[in-house]
Amino acid sequence: MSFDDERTRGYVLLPRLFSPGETAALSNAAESALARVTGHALEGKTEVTVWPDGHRLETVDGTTVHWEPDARPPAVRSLAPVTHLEPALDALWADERLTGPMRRLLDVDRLGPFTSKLNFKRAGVGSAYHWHQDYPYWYCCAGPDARDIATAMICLDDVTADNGALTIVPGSHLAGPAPRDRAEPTGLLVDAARTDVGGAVTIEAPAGSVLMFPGLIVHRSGPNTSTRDRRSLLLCFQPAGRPTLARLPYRSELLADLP
Ligand SMILES: O=C(O)CCC(=O)C(=O)O
Repeated sequence: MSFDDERTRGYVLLPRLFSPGETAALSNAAESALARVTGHALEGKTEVTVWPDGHRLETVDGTTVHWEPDARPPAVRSLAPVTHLEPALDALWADERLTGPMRRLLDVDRLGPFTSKLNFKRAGVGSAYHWHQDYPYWYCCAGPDARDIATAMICLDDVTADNGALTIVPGSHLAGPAPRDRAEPTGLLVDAARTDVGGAVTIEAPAGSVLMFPGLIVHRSGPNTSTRDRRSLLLCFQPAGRPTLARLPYRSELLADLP
């Protein structure tokens, strides 16, 4: 497929970009960051926030721990940002295998980091992500610069529909910000009744693969109903020289600019 087609489709899948050995090393780094951070959280060294949808978030070690809402025993849904927690994760910002395709996707010469995240989606308890674009959340921090941010999602495990693969609406980024669901408490999710989600594709891929997509693409993922974890590491890039997400205040009032 030509690059023009990738631009139109809006996402790029790079199968097995990382070798099994590299993927295992990244998974070990992810698990050791998680163990350290949750250890500190259990010692009570955190600031706790409860989101309007009831999800519990705790900030510790410069990262936010987002707990699975219904898992017993407790399980972590995500950590963000994360690359500062482990050198092996931090090194990825300069990995040409990621930065080359990402520079082309964003059409810029020099990249910088925006934020990073680990989604754990554990076997049997990893919960769904409803239809959304990343753009509204980032817009509340970065304003219109949020248009120039895209994610590289590194699959740390084999990804299948039953362990919660991402489903993407090809080309949806071209329509700009989608109508948001006004009845939903966070105000950040897409109103799927007013958005064309026909033609959505579920992206299955082996561990070590990377999926790249811009913040305006409409996507969702199902719960992990399998017996296999579906962990992924997300690096969000932007043009060099701009502030990272951690340096920007969250201004929910900016949501009023969006449909
Ligand atoms: O990991 C997933 O299943 C969903 C990722 C996503 O959409 C997000 O973290 O915003």
